[in-house]
Amino acid sequence: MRKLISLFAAVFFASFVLLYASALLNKTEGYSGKNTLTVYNWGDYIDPALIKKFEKQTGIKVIYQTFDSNEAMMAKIAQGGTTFDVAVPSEYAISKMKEEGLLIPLDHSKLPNLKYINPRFLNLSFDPGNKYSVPYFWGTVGIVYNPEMIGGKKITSWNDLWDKDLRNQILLVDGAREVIGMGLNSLHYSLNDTNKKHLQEAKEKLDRLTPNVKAIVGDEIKMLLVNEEAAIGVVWSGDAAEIIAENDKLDYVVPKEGSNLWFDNMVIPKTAKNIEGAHQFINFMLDPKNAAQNAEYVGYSTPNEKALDYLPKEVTEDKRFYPDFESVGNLEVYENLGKRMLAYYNELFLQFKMHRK
Ligand code: N2P
Repeated sequence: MRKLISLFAAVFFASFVLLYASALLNKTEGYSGKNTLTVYNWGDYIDPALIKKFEKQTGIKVIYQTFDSNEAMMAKIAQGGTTFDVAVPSEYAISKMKEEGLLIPLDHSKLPNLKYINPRFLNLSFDPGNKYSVPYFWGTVGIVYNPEMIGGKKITSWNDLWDKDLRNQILLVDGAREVIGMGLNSLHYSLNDTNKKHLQEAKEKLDRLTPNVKAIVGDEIKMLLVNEEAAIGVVWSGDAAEIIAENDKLDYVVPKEGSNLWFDNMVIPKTAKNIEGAHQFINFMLDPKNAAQNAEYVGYSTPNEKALDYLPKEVTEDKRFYPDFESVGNLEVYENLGKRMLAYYNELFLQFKMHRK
């Protein structure tokens, strides 16, 4: 009898587990197809509360994945087998993805909030008429530094970084164009230089910076600089804004030799399964209140004119992070240099990294 009772209990238990499992499965099934949206974005580049808000508002479940370079993102999308519905490349990457047929044209009738974007960020040369992309964040590349940690020195140029007194004090962002770019700019070459001699020269100059370079890092660069683990960082402006908000001893400068002006835009890649949902998400992020909340959270500069009304004046009037870029003469936007040349930049960056080991 006892055996029978335990058998009965076991069967009862097993069927309960099965029932529960199938309920779970149904739930995930319910999210498939039209009800999910896969968003592929840079790390630390959205307020997670906005994802929750979008899910609640639309009933669409967001699968959120991140990348840390345009190169990694493009490789993943080009290779296929993924279902990214929205991605956030920078301008030269957008131009390259267009060329390779990796983007789906946007339906502007589904993006009424596009009207809130300041026209200076629209219709740029990498995507005339914004056929494939709409603005997300923008900024510059520059140097964030802690004067106290370097004896009160002021940094104004890329060439200042080669100072022998800065041994082991510099953190570099892990980006091929950014790092090779600082080498090029320090030699007064263009960020879009395709002369291999110049590029080689830039790489050799970077090799000579090695004793001063403490590490080449991803998003943890912010935490390291806030905690004063190093005095200097070569970073995107939005990261600098975030760092300075946490530790106001630091300052940000766009070096006088020149630097990069960049635009990150939302696109719908060819891999998309939920094109309708992708438009909904893009339009949601273009909503001024959402854009302001996002800018406040991640620290980057918003191209959304109306969103500026919801942000503190100290932020939007800070010329370090909202420069009048048309009048700052020495800023260059990265161009799509073609597959071969971009691969060469990556190769040089890799060699530079190896040189450090
Ligand atoms: C955020 C990365 C910003 C990318 N972590 C700048 N294009």
